[in-house]
Amino acid sequence: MAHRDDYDVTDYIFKVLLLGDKGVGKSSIVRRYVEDRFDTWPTTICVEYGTVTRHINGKTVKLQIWDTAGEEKYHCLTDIYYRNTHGVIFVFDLGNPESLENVRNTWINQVHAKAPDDVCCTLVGSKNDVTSPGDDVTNSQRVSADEIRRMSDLYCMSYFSTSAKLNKNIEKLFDHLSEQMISKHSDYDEIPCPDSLPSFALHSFQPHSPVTDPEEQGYCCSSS
Ligand SMILES: Nc1nc2c(ncn2[C@@H]2O[C@H](COP(=O)(O)OP(=O)(O)O)[C@@H](O)[C@H]2O)c(=O)[nH]1
Ligand SMILES: [Mg+2]
Repeated sequence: MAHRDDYDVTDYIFKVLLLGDKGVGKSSIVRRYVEDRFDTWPTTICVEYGTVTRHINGKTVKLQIWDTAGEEKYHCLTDIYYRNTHGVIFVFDLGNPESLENVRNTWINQVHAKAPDDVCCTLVGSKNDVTSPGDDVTNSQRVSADEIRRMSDLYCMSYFSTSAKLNKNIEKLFDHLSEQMISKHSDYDEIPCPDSLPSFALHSFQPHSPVTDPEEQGYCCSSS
C-alpha cells in the first residue's frame, strides 16, 4: 500500500496529471492510490488532487496527483492544469474503444500543446476486471491488445492494464512513472535535501487537501 507523507525528507516533488475521457475511471485510480478505497461516487466536482510520498530507488518522492473535474468532457482543461507537469497518465477504458481513440486524437495533442516537452507519459487501460472473459462486455466492445501496443509503441509510452476496483497494477503504475521522472530529472541528484528541493519542484502547486495478457501485466515501450 502507498505511504502517505511518511517521510520527513523529500528529494523530488512531481506533478502528475490523469487525462482521459469522462467515465474512464481516472478518479477511481487516484482514490485507490491515495486513499486505498474504491467506491462508485459518480463524478468529480472540482479539480482535486492528492499527495502520496514514496521511497523509490533510494529517493523520497512526493507525487502531487491532479484529477480532472468533469471538464474533460469539453476537452478544454485550462493551461494551468498542464503547467509544470512532470508526468501524465493517459487513461482509457478497456471496454470502450472510443476512449482510446480520444487519447490519440485529443489528449496527446493537448499535452503536446500545453505541457512541458520533457513530460513523462504512460498509457493505462482501466477496468480490466470488467473485460475479463466471461463478463458482460462483448469482444467487439473491447480494445484489442494490438491496438494498445500500436499506440504505446507509436508514442513510446509504457502501458499498464489496471483495475481500481480490484487494486490491480495501480501501485506499479505510479512506481514506474516515478522511476521515469526521477531518471529524467536525475541531473538534480547532487542537490542536497531537504533544504534545496530541485528548482522545478518549487514551481509546483502546494497541496491544500488530500483527494477526498499484456493487458494483465502492462509493458514498457522498447526504446524507453
Ligand atoms: N468495474 C470497474 N469499474 C470501475 C473501475 N474504475 C472505475 N469504475 C467505474 O467507472 C465509473 C467512472 O469512474 P470515475 O473514476 O468516476 O471516472 P472518471 O470520470 O474518469 O473520473 C464509476 O461508476 C466507477 O465506479 C474499475 O477498475 N472497475
Ligand atoms: Mg473523475
